[in-house]
Parts: sequence; structure tokens; C-alpha cells
Amino acid sequence: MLRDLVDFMRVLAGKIARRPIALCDVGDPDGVISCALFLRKYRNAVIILRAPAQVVRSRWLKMFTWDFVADLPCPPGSRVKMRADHHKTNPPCAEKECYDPSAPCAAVLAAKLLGLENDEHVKKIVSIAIESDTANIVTQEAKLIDLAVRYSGYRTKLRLVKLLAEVDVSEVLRDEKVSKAIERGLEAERIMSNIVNTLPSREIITLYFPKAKEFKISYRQLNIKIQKEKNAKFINILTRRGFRTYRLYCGADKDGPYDCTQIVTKLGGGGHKFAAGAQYKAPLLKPGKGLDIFINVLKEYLKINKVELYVVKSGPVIERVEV
Ligand SMILES: [Mn+2]
Repeated sequence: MLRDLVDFMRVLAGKIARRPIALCDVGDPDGVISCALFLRKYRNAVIILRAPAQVVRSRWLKMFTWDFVADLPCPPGSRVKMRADHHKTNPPCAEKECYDPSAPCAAVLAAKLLGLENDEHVKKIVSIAIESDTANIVTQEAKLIDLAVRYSGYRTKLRLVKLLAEVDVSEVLRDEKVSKAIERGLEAERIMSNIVNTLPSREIITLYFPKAKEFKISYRQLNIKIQKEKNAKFINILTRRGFRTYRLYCGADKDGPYDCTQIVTKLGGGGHKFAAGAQYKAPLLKPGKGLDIFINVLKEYLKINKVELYVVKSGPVIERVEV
């Protein structure tokens, strides 16, 4: 709420000063790097970062004409001049599009759209976005930038956009705020390893976190880790975020038979076949129903009547149940 007010004022002030405005995905390096590319080209740009669901719901984002949107849908009903995206669920919506659902990330499309493909620094940061967005992180720099983005607060993310636009990656990583975020990320990785190591190897793995906020981990990262280390082909992690609010992280093998969009669209979410998410609310009088809602969608899709569920409680302590 406060962030919306602050960002609204930043955009308004930017519009008055005739500065370009850009909107990118807040959740991963692809969005952050896409906006860094825009800022590299237009040094006076105002950068706003949001999650896809926030863009769809926002009441103020649509009030402005956006010069650049990346890795996100257009704010419904808004005018967007340029957009770079690769999400199957976000069809073209801007005046000038660089849209390709087969692209490895939005940043590679953004570089093309902005005419920056030959800039060596751009090539470097785009390659980090590719490594991150295809869940195939091989370089140490990509690993650290990925951690920095995922474990930063909003202000540090904006700082990352600015740093990535201006200075070499090694210098970005030396920044004090950025290094602190990386440290938090490394701690989270230790917790995630703990959880993954106690799970069995299965084709389908389903997890439930009744108190998601207790663990300062990235559930998207956890999903990728399970897929890799347990050879799983279809992983669903349901988290309870609050009294009625649930968030699902679905991951599937790229060449496997499972399609995450089939699950998340039934819960009001979106994404790719191999990585998608949904946030939804349980009925007010049955706040615990959120788990049943998801389990029923999963059973219907897989055509099964029992789900092997791993419930992760404080510790982490993992309990196996059949539901
Ligand atoms: Mn992306």
C-alpha cells in the first residue's frame, strides 16, 4: 500500500519531468535485468517493479502511458509503447512488441527492442538473465545475481537495476546492500538443502507449508532444486501465506508430460507449462479450505484419488500424509 503510494508519486513526478517510465517483473533477474537495459539506454528513466498479479490488479498502473514493459503483461486498459516478453499467458498488448514465447528470457528480447545487442556489458547481463530464467545457472556471477535479486527488498532491487545498468557485474556484487542480500540467500539455500535432502525421489512431489512465512526461503527456488535433485517431473508447492491466502508454485520438466498452466489457471494464476504460480483465497468461513481446493484441482488433473503430500513444519520437520 505504502509502496504503491510512493511509486505512484515517483511515476507522477517522472511524467511531469517528461522522464520515460518502465515497468518490469520484480520476481527474478530477468525482470530486473530487462529494466536495467532500459535504464542503460534512458539514464533518466523511472523504474517500477511489480509481480504479474499486481500488474493485473493494480488500480493506478493503468492510469499512465508506459514507455517500456518487460517480462509482464500490460496493465489492463493501459497504453504501452514498447514491451518485451516471453510468457505464453501474456499475449501482445503494446504498440511495439518484441514477443516470443520460445525466447529463453525477456531480457534478450528487451536488448533487441532497445537496439543494445552489441553492447558488451549488455551481452553479459543478458546471459545472466538467460541462465536464471532457464533454471540453468552455471556461472558464479549468475548464481550471486540470482540470489541478490531473490533475497533483496524492494529498495535494494531498484538499486540493483541502477547498478546493473551502470557498472560491471563484479562491482555490483561488491555493493554493501547487495552482499547482505546474497548472505541471506546463502542461508536460505542451507534451509532448502535440508528440506530437499529429506524428500524421497518421486516423479510427482507435492509439498505443503502451513506457515510459509516462517521460512525465509524462495519457494520458486525450492521447486527448481527438487526438480533437479530428486529427478521429479511435476512439483507443486502450496504455501499458506496468511489466514486465507494461499500461494502455489508449480514446476514441471520441460520435456515431461505435465503442464503447470493446467493447474494454476484453475486457481486464477498463470505462467509457463514448466513454471507457473497462483495466489488465491479460501472462503472467509473456511480459511483452512485452501489446501483442499488445490488438492482437488491436482487430483482432477492427474486423474488420481490419493495424493502423497509432504507437510513441512517448523524445524524444518517433514511429515508424509496421504490426502
Ligand atoms: Mn522471464
